[in-house]
Amino acid sequence: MSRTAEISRTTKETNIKILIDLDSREEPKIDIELPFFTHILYSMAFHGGFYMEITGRGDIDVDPHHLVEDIGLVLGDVFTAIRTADGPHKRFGHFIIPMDEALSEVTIDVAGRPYLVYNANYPQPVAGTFDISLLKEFLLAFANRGGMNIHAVCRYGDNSHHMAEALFKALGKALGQAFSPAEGNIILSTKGKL
Ligand SMILES: [Mn+2]
Repeated sequence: MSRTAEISRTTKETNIKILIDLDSREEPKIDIELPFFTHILYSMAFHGGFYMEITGRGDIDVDPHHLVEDIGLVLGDVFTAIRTADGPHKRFGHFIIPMDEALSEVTIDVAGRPYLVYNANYPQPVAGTFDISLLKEFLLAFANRGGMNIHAVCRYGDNSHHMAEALFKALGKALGQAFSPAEGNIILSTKGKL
């Protein structure tokens, strides 16, 4: 039973280290030189109720695309490590979070079958200086490597910052719920195996 994992990954484009501890409420530490992405990843872990430490550097002068996508890959790998080592989880998670005029929701199944449905129409293309379209690259990489089915929907909003921040809070809450121990410690699949 392990509810903590740490993975490092270095390529010619990025250098990333991520640690998750589902049982620690220590303040998240995000060091990635992308202020808005830092802001929403911090919110994700804080509201998810787990400790997350990310150190990431990459060729952001070319485009933050590589760094954002690779953080998704490594974070997915970390959750897969926990998912496969830890005891039975609740498996499903669902949260809807408001932020001012915006409402965003995430529904997940962490059973090892990757899929992403992402439905968001952001009114502004950037939040701060962050290209908001990169969130899809993050979510896709995270779903694929984390073995998660993620349905992420920004229902409505007038402000891209609010919509994305509410979405990442919902993702954190849904992860916290899905990775909490299953009642009766049983594997929640009618097949008896995930
Ligand atoms: Mn904010």
